[in-house]
Amino acid sequence: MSAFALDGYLHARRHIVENALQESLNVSTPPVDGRVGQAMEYSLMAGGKRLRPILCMAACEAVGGQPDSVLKAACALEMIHTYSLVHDDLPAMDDDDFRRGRLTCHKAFDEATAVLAGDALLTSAFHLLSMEDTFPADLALDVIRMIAKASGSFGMIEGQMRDIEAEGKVLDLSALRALHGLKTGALICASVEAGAVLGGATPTQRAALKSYADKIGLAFQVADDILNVEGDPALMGKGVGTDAEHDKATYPSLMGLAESKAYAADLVKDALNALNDFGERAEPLKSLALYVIQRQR
Ligand code: GRG
Repeated sequence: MSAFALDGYLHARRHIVENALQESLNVSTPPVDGRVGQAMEYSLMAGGKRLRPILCMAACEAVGGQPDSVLKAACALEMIHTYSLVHDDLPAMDDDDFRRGRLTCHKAFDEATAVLAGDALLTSAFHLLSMEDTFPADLALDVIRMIAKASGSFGMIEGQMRDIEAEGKVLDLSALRALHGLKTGALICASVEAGAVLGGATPTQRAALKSYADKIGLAFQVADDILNVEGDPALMGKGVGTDAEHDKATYPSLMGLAESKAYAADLVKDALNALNDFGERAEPLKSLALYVIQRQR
C-alpha cells in the first residue's frame, strides 16, 4: 500500500483549484455584481471535493506533465460538474433544498436564475477552454471534443434522461451500470483523459488512464449509493436515505450493502492494475482511487 500522503495532497490541490476557479469566474462570466454572476459564484465557490479538477491534474502528473498547466481545463470540468448539480437540484429534476452544505441555487436565488446560472456555467466552461492563450489549438480541440461528448447527449445528459425515465421501473445491474457510466462516469473519465492528453500522454498511456478512469467512475457511483444508505448527513452537506425514499434502483438495493462494498473494492483493484506501468508519478492517482470508495462525503 502506498505511503502517499493523500490528505495533504488534497488540501494543497483544493487550495490551488479554489483560487483558479475564482480567477476563471472573473475571466469568463458576466460581472459578479449581476444576478447571474452572483448565482454562478454562489454555486461554484460552495466547496465540494473538487475531485474532477484534482483527477485532471493528477493524470497530467502521471504522464510527466506540469499539473498547473492544466488548471483551466480543471476549472472548466468543475464548472460543468457544478452546472449539472444546479440543474439536478431544480424542482423539475430532484427538487433538493441543500447542496454542498448550503441552500441549493434555486432556493438561494430563484428557479429562473438557477437555470440561467447553470447554462452560463456550462457555456463559460467552453469559453475558457477555447480562449486563444489557454492551450495549443490542436490539444484544445481534442479536449473540447472529448469534454463536450462526455457532458452532452452522448454522456451526462443521456445518463440523466435514463435516470429520470427509470423512476418507478425495475432496472437490472447492467442497465444501472450503463446509466451511471453516462451520468457520472463519462465526466470523470473525461477529467482524467483531458489531463493525460494535455500532459502529453502517449496513446498507450491514454488508453491505460481511460481504463483506470472507467473503473473509478463506476466505483464512485457505487460509493455514492452506499453513502446514501449509511453516510452522515452532517459530513455530506445533504440528506441521506433519499434513494430508498424514492424507490430508486441503486447498487445496495440490487446487490445488498456488503456485496456493493466488495464490488467497489474490486473496481478499485482493477483501476490500480491499470496504473502498473506508470511508477511513482501515478501515486496520487492510486491514492485517489482508494479515496473514491473510502470518502465520507
Ligand atoms: C442535470 C444535466 C444534468 C445532469 C445531472 C451528475 C448529475 C447529472 C447529477 C448529480 C446527481 C447526483 C447526486 C449524482 C450522484 C453522483 C454525483 C455526481 C455526486 C456529486 O458529485 P460529487 O460527490 O460532489 O463529486 P461535490 O459537491 O463534492 O463536487
